[in-house]
Amino acid sequence: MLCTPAAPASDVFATATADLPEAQPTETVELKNGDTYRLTASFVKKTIGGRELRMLAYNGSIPGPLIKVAQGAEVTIRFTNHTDIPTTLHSHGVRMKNKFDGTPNVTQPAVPPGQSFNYEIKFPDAGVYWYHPHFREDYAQELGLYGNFLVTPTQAGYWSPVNREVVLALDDLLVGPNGIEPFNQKFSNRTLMGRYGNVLLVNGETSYRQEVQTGEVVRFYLTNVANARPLNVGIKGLRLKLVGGDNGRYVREQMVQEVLINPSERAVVEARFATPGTYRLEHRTPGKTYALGEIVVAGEAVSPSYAQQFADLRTDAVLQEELSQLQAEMDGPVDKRLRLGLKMEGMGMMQQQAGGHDMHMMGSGQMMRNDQMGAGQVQKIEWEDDMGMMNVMSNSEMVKWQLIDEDTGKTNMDIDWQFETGDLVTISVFNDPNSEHPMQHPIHFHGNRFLVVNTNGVKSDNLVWKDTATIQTGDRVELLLEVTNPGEWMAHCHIAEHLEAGMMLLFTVGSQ
Ligand SMILES: [Cu+2]
Repeated sequence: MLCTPAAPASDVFATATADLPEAQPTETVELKNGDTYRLTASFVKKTIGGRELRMLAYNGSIPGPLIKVAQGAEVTIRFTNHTDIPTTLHSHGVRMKNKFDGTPNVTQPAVPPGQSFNYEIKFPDAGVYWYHPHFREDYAQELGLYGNFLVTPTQAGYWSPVNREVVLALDDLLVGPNGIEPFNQKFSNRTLMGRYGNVLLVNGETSYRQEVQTGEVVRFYLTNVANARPLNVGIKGLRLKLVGGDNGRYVREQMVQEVLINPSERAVVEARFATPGTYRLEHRTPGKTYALGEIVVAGEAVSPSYAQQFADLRTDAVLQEELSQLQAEMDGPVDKRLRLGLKMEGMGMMQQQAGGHDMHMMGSGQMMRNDQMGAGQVQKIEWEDDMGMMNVMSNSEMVKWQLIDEDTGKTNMDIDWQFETGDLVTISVFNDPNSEHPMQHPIHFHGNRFLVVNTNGVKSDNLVWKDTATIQTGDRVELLLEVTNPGEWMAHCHIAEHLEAGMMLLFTVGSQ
């Protein structure tokens, strides 16, 4: 039983930065239908918070290149692995052909170091998507392997006109006295809560800064690329216009104070900077506000001004009509029931070692934090890692996160749901508040899209196609999965450490 946080040095991934090239600024590349683009994952050194860190980068930058493509285009990404582990390229949220999904041992064997794989990816949907590895994500993605696709819509006026578009990858990184907190080569650690960082990054930087002209309307495409941390993003002193989510736009544009995105979720928001000044981009939790970066507004009034278009909150009549066709299914019976749970092995030893820290074992076997005990309330979101040594010492050998099919009792990869192309499947996901460690889970379905129909029986009042839904503690959320893409796909929790701790299932889509 491996219980100690300090693994033997030989089991830990290398941290040396000597002889590594410096990370480069992120480039934007525009690909046309039929183009081939080379993407290589390799080690770089990058200075964050005054410390030089050994990190991983796509084409030398963190984030990797911003890849712009037109909706409907098909491109080939010739991916080469120059990391120290096998890896794949997963194009998150893109409804592409199954064999290019980049799920190791399901759609392809992982690409060994030194080898390449051609991913042929077609982009049927407008919006913001992203690419990342799907093998030891807890390690490879945390070290910097992430980048965005921006798919420009074919439909005129899909998005409102703006003065500027900005794509932001939001991340956190766990940095200790000796660099990035080490990763074990044999298993994932911090699997109880996931790896919450102590440094917040916007496009790989601790001091993100964007200059804009007075009066600009800016559209921000936000992606949460963190391993575990939920981010609740706002701009101090401004309201945001929420226009899009994971897979394109919302039915109705609406003004919001902030937007909550969990790992792998996206949000498309617009902001109008009417008056000069410095505006702070923030991550807000009930207990604390974190600075993410700043937007500096100066100069003469921008021309053209999109103030009027910004004030107009549009409804997407086409999407509204399309979704109204699905109303009967949304109101219909549940087809599949999933419960989110946890199984612990070797807890006794872990508790002994964590003795004196902040954990108690409840009579029921449920673990709760001191600050929660007796409160009689469920904390729906874990904003921080507040489990201390318990989380540090947990690993994928002892913590088994579970997706449990409530009808068959099967768990995780023993589940293989069979669907046919064209099926509409209602899936009820229940995040058991009485599990051994209740917390939120962002549940991601590969290769297909879904709607969040209702939460605890309350209908969603504004719909958007999604590929990841956050199920908060105690909630029962109904999803309507539109099964349109044949193949063998995965669904899993997008907290990287929970995925490594087994929280995944398969669904097979047959072609009619
Ligand atoms: Cu999870």
